Amino acid sequence: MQEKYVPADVEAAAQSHWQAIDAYKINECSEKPKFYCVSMLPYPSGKLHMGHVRNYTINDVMYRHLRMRGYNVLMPMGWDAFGMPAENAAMANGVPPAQWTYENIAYMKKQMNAMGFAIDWSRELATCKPEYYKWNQWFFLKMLEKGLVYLKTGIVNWDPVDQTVLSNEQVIDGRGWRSGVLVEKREIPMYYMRITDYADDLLQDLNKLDWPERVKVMQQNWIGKSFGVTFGFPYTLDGEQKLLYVFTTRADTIMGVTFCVISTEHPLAKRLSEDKPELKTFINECKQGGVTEASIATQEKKGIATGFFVTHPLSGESIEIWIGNYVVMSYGEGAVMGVPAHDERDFAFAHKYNLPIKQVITVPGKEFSIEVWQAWYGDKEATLCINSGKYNGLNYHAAIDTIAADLNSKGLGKKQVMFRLRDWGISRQRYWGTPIPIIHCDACGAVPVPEKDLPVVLPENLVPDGTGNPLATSIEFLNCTCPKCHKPGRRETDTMDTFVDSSWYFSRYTCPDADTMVDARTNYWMPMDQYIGGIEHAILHLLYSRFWTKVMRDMKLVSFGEPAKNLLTQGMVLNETYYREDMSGKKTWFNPSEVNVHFDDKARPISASLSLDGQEIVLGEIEKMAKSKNNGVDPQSLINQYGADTARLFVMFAAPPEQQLKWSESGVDGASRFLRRLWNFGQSNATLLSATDVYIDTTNPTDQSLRRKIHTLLKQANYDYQRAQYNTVVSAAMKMLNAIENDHRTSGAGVMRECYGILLRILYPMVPHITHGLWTALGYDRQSGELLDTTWPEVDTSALIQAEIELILQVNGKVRGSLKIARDASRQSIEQAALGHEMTIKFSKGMTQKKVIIVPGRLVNLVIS
Ligand code: ANZ
Ligand code: ZN
Repeated sequence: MQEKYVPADVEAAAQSHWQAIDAYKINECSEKPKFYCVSMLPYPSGKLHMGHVRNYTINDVMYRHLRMRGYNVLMPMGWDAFGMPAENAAMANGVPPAQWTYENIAYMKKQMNAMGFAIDWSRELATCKPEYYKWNQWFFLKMLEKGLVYLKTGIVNWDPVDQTVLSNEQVIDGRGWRSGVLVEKREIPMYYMRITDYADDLLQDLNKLDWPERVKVMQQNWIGKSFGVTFGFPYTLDGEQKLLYVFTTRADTIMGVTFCVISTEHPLAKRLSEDKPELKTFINECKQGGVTEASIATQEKKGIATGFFVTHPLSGESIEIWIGNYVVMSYGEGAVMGVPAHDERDFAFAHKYNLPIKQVITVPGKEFSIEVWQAWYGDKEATLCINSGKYNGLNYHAAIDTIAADLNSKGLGKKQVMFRLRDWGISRQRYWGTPIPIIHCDACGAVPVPEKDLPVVLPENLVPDGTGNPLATSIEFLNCTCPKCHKPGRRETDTMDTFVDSSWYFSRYTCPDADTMVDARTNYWMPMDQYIGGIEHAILHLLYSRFWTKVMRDMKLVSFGEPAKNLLTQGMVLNETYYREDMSGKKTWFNPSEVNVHFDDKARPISASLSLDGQEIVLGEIEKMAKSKNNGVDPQSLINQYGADTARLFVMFAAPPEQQLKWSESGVDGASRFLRRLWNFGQSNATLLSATDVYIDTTNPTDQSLRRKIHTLLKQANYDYQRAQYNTVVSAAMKMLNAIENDHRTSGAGVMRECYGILLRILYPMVPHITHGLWTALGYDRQSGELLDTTWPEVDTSALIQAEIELILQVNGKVRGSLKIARDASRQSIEQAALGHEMTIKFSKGMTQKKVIIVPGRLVNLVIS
């Protein structure tokens, strides 16, 4: 055994051992219960960042703990390898995205291995490989067959200079990120997946999931189920009788309508603008805003009166139509009834354009005032209709029922359930993605690629230059024959949204070599027992995965309807930020590694200077590690300086998995010092610790006391492992080492060996290399096998019991002292000890004893007089 702890040596030895025995290759042939734990697969951006390290360490700790607990555990890994950054890097460096991606994968894989993660690499997948995306294509065609995929026009951002479609992130302040020109909106045909068919299913099944409550709430809000009424305002145009439909959740306020607002994209807006150029101008102006619902919600409310009127369906009043930017075409009917007294947005609109505000609901005992109007909207259970003719006095529910019935009897409307969720547009006008398996033929139209011709392989040698999709000019890719009429055809050049790739990869891990999409092994491993990833994926990725899984279930490909039973969303990794600001207010951010920080006597940072020039720089806020703030710590430098075990121990100790973790150099130092102590203790007591033929003397008080401490801590650690509260496991381990160090001179070899062996196993999931090294060097493996598969230490409950207890001593009911006595002492010996106690002697002088009362485990009371 090496005298000094040299992490690089210890880690290399452990890793090459695990590699030699193919330690993490797992299959389905097992009597053991299965446990499938998966981390969200990384984008191969170049190198691991601390967020990855944290995510995979949590996963690894869970893996190693449960494997020792007797589970058949699988932890796979893969690469979310398609997507825009590869195209941007390709443009910047002139290399094909494929090359850049594969190089990154190779480097990051090496880093993961250096961290010692228990990954079964035989199941590795990269979503940009044809053997994977073939099944995206196959499933797309199956969904097309079932009507779950359809073609519809969608709006995209069009850069007129670069002649390319831009993603929302590529539009900055309404302009193309490269060209800087104003972006236009274009309508193009796109493929959609009918996730809305599953809206209710997706909502209901949230109840079955053991997921963080806030993730469930986010999903619920995204699905957005609303109960309301859809009805029409009659009007006549071009000699025809028509209805302007609106959706409202507050039909009880229908008598308070003072205007209607339609979306700029509403067909009626288009029709009316034909007669009025100012409407057309307004609509065009609005086109320059964002297309997302979020951007619509935040922009300033604007509108224009059309001078066109519809009829109120119940009062018969004339109501003017406005065109407004706050009404989205994709929700409800793309039109709203304006009730400014009781709706926030309508109020702002009416206020701005001086439209009448008419109160139609009240809460008894409360005055209506424009300033507090929101109260009327919020507390709907307490409202009653007023100024509403025959509906006066009705409460919210009664009013909606009656009004819906009246509209219904006129044939103008009915109650309706509305979802906010929209179908999933999966077409992307990008190169680096799964090709959509469609062939365009002049005679036959859009023809699906026959199953036998899959995959449609994406050429890996193209280099995008920022002017449109390179597939569109690749003759080799484009040219093909129409599967129907065998005349020349042209391939679809759109590729799939990368959320498609990540919607089912966890199922493919279970059968990476299958010549079907999934097979029986999928039903063995899936659903995931634990899914781990960032909160940023709480909505889209998880929702699409859940949808995809349900479609797979309905196609009888799998027997489960939810991908993950348990979800852990790990907290962010934060660090200090440092910057300098120039005259124009532009900030330059410096990496913590280039900075010297000066602390006050309470170790609080007070100032900082740049190492390079010694000059002051500004201490910024503590923020999420990010490129934009240049405050990341490179895990590689940590591995090089301290070793992987220190990095792992630090991230596990610094915070519970779900909470934010603040980077701290001194925390890393502390973790490193602790591991050195662990090593030194094992090393300097090697002879004592490796003696295997020693008897544990359970009557020796020092031994008893150490065992009691260690088993009490073990009990706590086991509980914390169970609830994945790993930071407190580390504190328990630290306390264990303290106790062992304190008692080692007076304890027997047997107890020392037992206690140190418990400590190694408790620490092993977090710091597998050093514990593996010590376990083997001290010969624990000869007795109990590899640390990898040895049994988890169980609490010896008899060790928890204290040998001696303390009883309160009373004389005539007054507390006079206490009595230390063996836990199992007889009544007689308790009496004797009580009578012989100095306080008894002092307080019973000259009196005679009448009675001895013993409350077991608590007190002795001597009655004397
Ligand atoms: C009148 C009204 C009065 C409304 C009132 C609310 C409060 P949720 O709950 O999200 O379903 N709305 C309907 N379609 C819209 C669209 N395409 N764009 C923007 N807003 C639209 O929201 C339903 C409410 O959102 C509807 O109820 C409608 O305003 C508005 F005191 O109608 B309400
Ligand atoms: Zn054809």
